[in-house]
Amino acid sequence: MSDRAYQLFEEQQKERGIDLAQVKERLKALKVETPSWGYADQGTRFKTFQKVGVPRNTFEKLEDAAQVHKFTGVCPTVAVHIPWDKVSDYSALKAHAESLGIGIGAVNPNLFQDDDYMLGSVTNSNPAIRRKATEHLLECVEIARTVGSKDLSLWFADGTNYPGQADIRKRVVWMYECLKEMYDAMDDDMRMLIEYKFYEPAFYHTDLADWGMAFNMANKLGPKAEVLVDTGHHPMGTNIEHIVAYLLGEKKLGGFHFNSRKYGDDDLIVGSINPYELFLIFYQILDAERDADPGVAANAARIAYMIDQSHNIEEKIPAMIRSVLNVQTQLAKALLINFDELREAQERQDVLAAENAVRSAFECDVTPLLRAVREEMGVPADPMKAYLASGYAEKIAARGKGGASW
Ligand code: AOS
Ligand code: ZN
Ligand code: ZN
Ligand code: ZN
Repeated sequence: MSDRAYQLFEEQQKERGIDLAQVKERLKALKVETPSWGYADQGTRFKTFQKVGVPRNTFEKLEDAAQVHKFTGVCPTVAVHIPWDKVSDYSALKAHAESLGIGIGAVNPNLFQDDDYMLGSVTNSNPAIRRKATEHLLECVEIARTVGSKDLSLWFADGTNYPGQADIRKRVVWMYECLKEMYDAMDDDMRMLIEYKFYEPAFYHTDLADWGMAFNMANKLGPKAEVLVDTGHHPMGTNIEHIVAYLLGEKKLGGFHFNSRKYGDDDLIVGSINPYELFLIFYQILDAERDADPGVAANAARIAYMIDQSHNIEEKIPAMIRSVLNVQTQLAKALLINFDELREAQERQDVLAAENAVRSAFECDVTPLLRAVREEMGVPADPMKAYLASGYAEKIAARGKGGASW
């Protein structure tokens, strides 16, 4: 049955001028990093629900993340958040990850859960608090070195709630000074990924409110700094794929935090609300991979794909598997764009033919392709079904309730 479905799919794609061997290779190269905090108990400001079987510490978070990798084959690294994932021995953490067949990915400093940071961390008018924040950033560089990670992922809650509350321009300078110190402490092959967000928790102004501010900061710092696009962090109606294309053109796209939103930064499962947006993001990335400028193509190739979600009501591990499969599905669809056909239509200035070259790929059912790729990768053709049948959920139920929050 599945063989017949794949044969039919192959014939259809041949007719569309798509080379499936190349598509499969590109799909196999996809790596999606999952966040340690996505396995812990999470909530909204109204309630954090405690789930049975939630990891009690970072070692157990890694064990759950390893399950996601085991069943999908595309999640070999886990992002950590300091101090949520603070341990006494980071070499032991690294060794534990390796024993599970995974590695530690982006190190995320936390400059928002300390009373001292109420009015800002790296932007605080009090130099002692800025010093404390900088020391934490430097500590995270050291942790990254110990765990063998090359990425430092920065998100700042810094901002104000009221007009006049603080000096906006001075705060930008203070942030730059702190980040510069961190930047200089980083190894040459490390990357600083700078995330932006237009509001929340600050409601009047956020110091890095949009991609332009993050981009400007990254440019001022230098080549080791790039922009991180969290898909949830934009005002309604923003054309995120345009931002992606623009940053790729500037060779400054560092990575993604994937999630879905309907309203604010809802941190829902990526691809669950607007899969076409995710597909169009991949269209821009694949287009940049084909750019005549090797710098643009190289940027597209080094993008860090990370999930940043908050699973409040859903089971953690299946939610993560669903997320990864959604990312894989939209990449698979984008790989079915016939770029020659698209280019020709663009050259003819044929608007509808160009739009059709993109949309027709989205309309293809990639289920047979993904099953075939997974079989070739040696992972279950249906990772979700295989995980649910594996008995792991029953096993971790012994952890009981009251695991780690965040
Ligand atoms: C917050 O809105 C951001 O998306 C950050 O990436 C944050 O560090 C992450 O959500 C973990 O809290
Ligand atoms: Zn994020
Ligand atoms: Zn966010
Ligand atoms: Zn988010």
